[in-house]
Amino acid sequence: CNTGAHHDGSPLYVADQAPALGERVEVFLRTANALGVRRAFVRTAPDGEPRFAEALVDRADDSETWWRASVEIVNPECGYRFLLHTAGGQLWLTAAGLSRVEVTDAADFTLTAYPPPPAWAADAVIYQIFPDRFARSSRPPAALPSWARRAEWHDPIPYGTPGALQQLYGGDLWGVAERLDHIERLGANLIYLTPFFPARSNHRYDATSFDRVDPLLGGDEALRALTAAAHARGMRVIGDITLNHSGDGHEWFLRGRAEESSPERGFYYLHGDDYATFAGVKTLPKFDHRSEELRRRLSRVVTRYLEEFGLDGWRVDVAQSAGRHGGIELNAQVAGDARAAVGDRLLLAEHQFDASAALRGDGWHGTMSYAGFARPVWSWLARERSTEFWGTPGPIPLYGGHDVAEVMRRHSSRVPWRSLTHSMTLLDSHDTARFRSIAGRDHQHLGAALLFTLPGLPMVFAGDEVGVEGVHLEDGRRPFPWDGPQDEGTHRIYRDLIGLRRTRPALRSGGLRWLRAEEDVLLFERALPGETLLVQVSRRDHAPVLAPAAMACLTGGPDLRPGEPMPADGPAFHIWEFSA
Ligand code: ARE
Repeated sequence: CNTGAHHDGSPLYVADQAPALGERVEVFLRTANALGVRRAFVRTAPDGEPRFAEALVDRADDSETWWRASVEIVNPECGYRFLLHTAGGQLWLTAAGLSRVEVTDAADFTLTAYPPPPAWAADAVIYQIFPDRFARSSRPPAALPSWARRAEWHDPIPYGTPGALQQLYGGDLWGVAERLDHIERLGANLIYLTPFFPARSNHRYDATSFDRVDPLLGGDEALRALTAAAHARGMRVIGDITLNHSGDGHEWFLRGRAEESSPERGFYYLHGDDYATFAGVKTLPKFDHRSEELRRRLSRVVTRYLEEFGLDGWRVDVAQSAGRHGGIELNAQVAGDARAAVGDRLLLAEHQFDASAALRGDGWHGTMSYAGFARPVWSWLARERSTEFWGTPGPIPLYGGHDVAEVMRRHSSRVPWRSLTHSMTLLDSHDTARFRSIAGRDHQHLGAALLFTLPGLPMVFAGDEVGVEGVHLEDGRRPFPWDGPQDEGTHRIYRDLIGLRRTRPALRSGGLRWLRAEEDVLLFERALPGETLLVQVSRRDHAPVLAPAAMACLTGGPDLRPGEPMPADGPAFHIWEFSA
């Protein structure tokens, strides 16, 4: 690993986490003395012309030197990088690491003066709930609509069979409110509900209206009661909104098709009897965001549920593809509209690809993506590799630990630190097989260790914490096993890891330095001023690494003195704190 020099956007290296335009922000750089750095410069390009300002030595000891410089926030987004003069020649340092040869600006560090996400968000541990499958309440169920079929809680998921998406297990929002104890005990503090609008399927991404909460879920009253009950416990709730499409039963779609002169006519890409859809799915007609009236109405929906229902933000479905003819500009427009409509609440965008372009500007606070975390972790820890999760032909590729660090670094280097720390990280979701079924029990725990110790907003898909399985997207949506079987050991590990994350700020907002990334072991540092933690995750036995300093083990393993070998037996994880 490239530990010769390091900088990132965390408080150890950037003095002001929410700078204002016109401000000068102090930035710090640390270099290993072995690298032989003679002079260091920070490079900015405020008006398009590169400017180099020399960094001063702030402090030094036997092994490393800390340098100090400042960056003026001339634009709402300011890129910068470092140039190091060493005995061996010049080196560039960007978020992609050290390079002897010139690198593009895409990986420059970024300071942003756009309004920050809500302050509580950085401390979030997210619990994802698919409302039909989490909990039935003690209230009598609402009458079943004609499209639906009732399933018993223990019935297997009939995936792949016709009507599978119309089978209702009958979970509701009152049921969620009745189970807040479970979520609180786990340590999660932000509930993410997949859609709650009325629809004609159990997943509800095919909304028939945005005007009310599905009566099958308890209606408006249940959502209001849920957010109030969550708030009373210091927890928050975000919803899931499809700004990309509606259902084919949506009132706007029906009116648009029926009435040529209606405003809704322009809300969709209608061509005669045909229309554009999400991924070729006929029940999901795609919005045409070139319609200003559509954008206004969607913004009103976004705002209304925050103001009238107490929601704390939104996850936006399929946020990568708002533009069809409008492309990237229209995407940015949709992001900007949504950002304006959420005000000071949280806004996360579902994104499947490199989201770096989408995260520029005053739009999404972060993403829900599989690219920078889930996929590399699956590729390192999967046992069952023949899943459909990837959407690519063939089995899940097999990675070594170095590949994992490389993929994570590539993705993280292209987005501002603030976006990185406000993007969901996840091992699985309602759109994937369960990680447990792919990785097995031991490896699930290793994945959880990475989930709760790497940067990002960790998300648990309800049921993961008690070992729920599922070999495919729909199979993964099994109802929560309230009456067992539940894996108590897995539950304890999740609780302990979440507890550590919530009590150690360095795990939430500390800088990230990769120290080792080998075939079977990952070792990294998370650090804040006054708190440094070391995380080691081993897939298999490997050559031991020596402790760099005195360290107290926080996860029931050995305390270590400098130079002592760290345990090298896998599968296992350990988290240490540096003792002063
Ligand atoms: C249903 C069935 C599927 C079937 C599909 C095809 O469940 O088994 O393959 O129909 O017709 C919602 C429902 C789904 C439903 C879908 C269509 O929840 O159950 O699928 O509607 O009716 C891609 C997209 C991403 C999308 C996922 C599912 O890029 O935006 O696929 N995620 C959101 C929501 C979904 C929701 C929709 C979009 C539509 O989170 O729940 O689906 O509103 C790899 C692939 C990606 C894939 C990703 C995640 O990375 O490369 O293409 O994302 O995995 O699975």
